[in-house]
Amino acid sequence: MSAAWTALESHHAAIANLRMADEFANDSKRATNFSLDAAGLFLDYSKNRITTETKSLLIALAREHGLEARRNAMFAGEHINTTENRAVMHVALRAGVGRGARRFSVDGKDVVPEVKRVLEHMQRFSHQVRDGVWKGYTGSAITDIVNIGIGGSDLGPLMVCEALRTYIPQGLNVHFVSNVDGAALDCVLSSVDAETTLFIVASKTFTTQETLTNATSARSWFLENGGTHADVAKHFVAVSTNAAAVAKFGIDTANMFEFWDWVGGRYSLWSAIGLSIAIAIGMDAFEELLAGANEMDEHFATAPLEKNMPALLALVGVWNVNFLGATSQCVAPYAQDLHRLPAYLQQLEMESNGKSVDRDGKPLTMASCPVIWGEPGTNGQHAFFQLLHQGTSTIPVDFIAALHADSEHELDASHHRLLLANCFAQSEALMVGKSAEQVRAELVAQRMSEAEIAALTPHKVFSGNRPSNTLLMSELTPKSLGALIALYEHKVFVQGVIWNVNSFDQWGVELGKQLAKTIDGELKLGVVSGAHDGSTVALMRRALGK
Ligand code: G6Q
Repeated sequence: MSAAWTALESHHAAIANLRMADEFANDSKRATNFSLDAAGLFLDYSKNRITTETKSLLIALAREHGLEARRNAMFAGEHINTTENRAVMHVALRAGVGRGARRFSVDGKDVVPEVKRVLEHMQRFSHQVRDGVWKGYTGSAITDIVNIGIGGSDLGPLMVCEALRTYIPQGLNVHFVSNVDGAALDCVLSSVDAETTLFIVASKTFTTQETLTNATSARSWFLENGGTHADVAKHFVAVSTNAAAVAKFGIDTANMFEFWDWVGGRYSLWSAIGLSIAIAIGMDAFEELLAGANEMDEHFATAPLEKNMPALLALVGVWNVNFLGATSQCVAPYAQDLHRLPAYLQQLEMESNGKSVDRDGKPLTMASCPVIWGEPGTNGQHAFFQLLHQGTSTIPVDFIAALHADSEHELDASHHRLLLANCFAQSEALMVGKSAEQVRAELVAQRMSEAEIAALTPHKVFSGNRPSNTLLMSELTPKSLGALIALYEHKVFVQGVIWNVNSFDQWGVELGKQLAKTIDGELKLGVVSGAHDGSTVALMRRALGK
């Protein structure tokens, strides 16, 4: 263990009994000292079991792990994804709209002109579709966009289109099909018309079984519903790095939007993988999304660690996982339109840092990524928040809220006020808790008997002292959303540096893919080879009715 890690362990033992409520009572500046603004976001991390010393030690840990140098290496386009020998340059995708002077080169080549060229392609195409200039095979304008992709080629665009649904014009519908379960495609196809539907086949590799299966079925459906082979070009476009596979599938490569191997799947919504977003919300809003992320990138690249939002969010997370023993992290957006954010962050964080060997392949000696999960508030309060308040484990929560509702779509202001009141109340309740004395006083006031009070009190006590962060933005806009997503991307990067893992590969998804191919082949032939374990053989036999 490093010197900073050992120092943090001793410090943890020394402040084991820290009560956040006492810290607030003793320090009127705690909320100010443990909060900051960046790129239009406000982060309050004061409701964590930390002191000024904890913060200094965590920053020392980051420095000891070479965070600044590793961050600079990413921005410099070095091949930091070592197991795939690739640069990690999603930040360059946001530079196409940035006004900064920073250069983004991969292998000595400035990549920003390429980024801009694809953005222009996306702009032309999205305008044509939105303005009704791009016609379907009967001459009608496009009314429905169907994005066919999975994982990184689905979760980001889906999350953003949901989050910014108020920016989508009436009459334009955006659908996402990811699951190979035919029910997913069937559900969408039964609600659209072949004449007016545009399919975007989004796949970096263009070899993903689920996506190609769905795309092939969508094309068959199109041909069965009035389209001809010659019409396919008007209704199918592709987003990929693999032009040969796109052409083989039968999509005109003139209608292919490219990106590059230095864009990881779960970091790709900023690339042409965001085509469905650009069409849905318009290119100007898509560029605002990029601009928000670019602002957070600049903050991350330049702010000292003491005032660096992604670094602080990450380090507090490391404290909670590695020193307080948290094994999961709840994300609770108090914004219904962010309802897919927890699922998106699940992939971003867990696929990036869900690793158990370090960058050199040696087993980790500390815990890495916690389980990320969550649901929007206030719904979660009426479901799983019970466990957050009174369960046996400590589960840190990220509360995320916009101070103002979308001005154009605002209902009665009481909705938003109540939403915020609940958001703030939950973090307060988790931190302050309710003591046995308080419970007793309440029950006495209700004129309960001593026996009833004694029986009920333990059930109504809240231990409190449970950590949370609160992230606020003024309004949920493309810009603030861009900054929010980039914040979490960089948080993941920082945690990857501390845990010393490669945050940019995902070998853990390969084994299941390999085995599925074998099993699918056998199910197709109706045979079960002896190459499987007893359970799998029995399951396959059942599926085959044998
Ligand atoms: C993301 C992962 C993974 C990937 C999907 C889809 O970082 O690599 O989720 O995005 O497997 O891959 P394709 O885009 O190549 O179809």
